[in-house]
Amino acid sequence: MQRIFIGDVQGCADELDELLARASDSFGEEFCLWVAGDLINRGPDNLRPLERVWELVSAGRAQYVLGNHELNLLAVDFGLRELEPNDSFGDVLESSEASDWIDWLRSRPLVASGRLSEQPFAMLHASASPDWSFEKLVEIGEQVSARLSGSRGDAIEFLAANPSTDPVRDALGRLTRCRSVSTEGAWSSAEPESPTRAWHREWLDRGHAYGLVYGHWARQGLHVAAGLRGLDTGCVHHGRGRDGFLTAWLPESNPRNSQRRESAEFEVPDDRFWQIPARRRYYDPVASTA
Ligand SMILES: [Mn+2]
Repeated sequence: MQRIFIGDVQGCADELDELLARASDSFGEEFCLWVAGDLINRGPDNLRPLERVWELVSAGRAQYVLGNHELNLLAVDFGLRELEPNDSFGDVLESSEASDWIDWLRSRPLVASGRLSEQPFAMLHASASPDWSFEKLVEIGEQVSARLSGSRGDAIEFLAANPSTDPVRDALGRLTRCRSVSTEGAWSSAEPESPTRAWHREWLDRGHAYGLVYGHWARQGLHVAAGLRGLDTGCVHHGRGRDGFLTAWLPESNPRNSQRRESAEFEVPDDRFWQIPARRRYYDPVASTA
């Protein structure tokens, strides 16, 4: 089964459908979609992407990890956050099946893992702590999911918890929002500015043997480095300094580079991407960092 990893869709339903049509043309039903989070918000249609991915997950043909925008949706539903002018997920909250979507979303994982050839890898939305081994990352993902997927009351309490006194709540933030880290181990959703560094530079310095697929960082763009594939190419942000695309990574597709070793899916260079151009500019951010 061909694995197709995709970056942030953010309600760009037409582009997701175009990608899924291309996947069906190429592989029939023999593909599994790996969604790196932020399937919703900012874009024009959030229900259709949710329905598409729900169908595939239900058929055992998709993995879907939560991003900060799914958590924002939960926070609004939980009464922890107001619906903001830039939020477009009112269509989900106002649908007749809103409570089903909320319960389904909070039962999605934060970390999905597997092996590509022989190498372990994980998919998450934003970042892993540079210190986390593969086993630690998987364990922390399970701890976060246990708190979010229990009773609704427990999930509300968890999202409302103070990250400075609740390490699992802090890990949820790091998994879904982090872009930069300090040498003292603190993290921030802000872009790196000396002396802070991009989380993945610090992570790379540790020489981990596992690979990571992530999204979340549209302004950075496609990130191809040994061990890392960052797939958020700002489909919804089209026109924000560069063209927007929905990017897919197909590590098991036929490589043009015939020198590629079977056991080195995360090596560079890499040309195993599909890019679906955004049909238009969907989102004109007003002093937004999302
Ligand atoms: Mn994000």
